[in-house]
Amino acid sequence: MKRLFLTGCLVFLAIIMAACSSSGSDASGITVENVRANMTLPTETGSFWMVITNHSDTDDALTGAAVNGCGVIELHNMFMEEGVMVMRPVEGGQIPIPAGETVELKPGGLHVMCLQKAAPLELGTKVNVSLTFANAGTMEVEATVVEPAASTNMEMGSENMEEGGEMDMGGGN
Ligand SMILES: [Cu+2]
Repeated sequence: MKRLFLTGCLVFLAIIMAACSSSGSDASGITVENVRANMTLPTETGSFWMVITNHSDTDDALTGAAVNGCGVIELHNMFMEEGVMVMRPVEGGQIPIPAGETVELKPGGLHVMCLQKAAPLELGTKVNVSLTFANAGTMEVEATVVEPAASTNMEMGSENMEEGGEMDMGGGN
């Protein structure tokens, strides 16, 4: 009995947590979880990370996003090129979210890039992010401002990389 009760509690808790966490979900079968904003640095850029799952049997793609305080938003990926990490807009300007799969936007990899950032945000701040999917349409999610990862504290392109010269990839991946 006790075990059953515990299991019941856990299931209940999981439901509550799912409902309260900063995840978005709708009838389209797309869920977006763990939305984090890398927006604390006093630079003109920032980025957003999240976990996107396509529960449907139709391929989808993240095609864009909008955030107040970001003049321009691009979808980027990071690559190792001649020994340096560079980031570039994703091919076709969209991040595929294949049917039944989970795609993780994370430090050192895919990310939603905020350009022309109006101002740095404080840790813990909540940020509304409007995501656009090819099939699922628009989805509003809430990001929490987190500590930046070293690997995302970089300027665009390899020219700047070399000048900066202080890439510390150890702190993030
Ligand atoms: Cu980027």
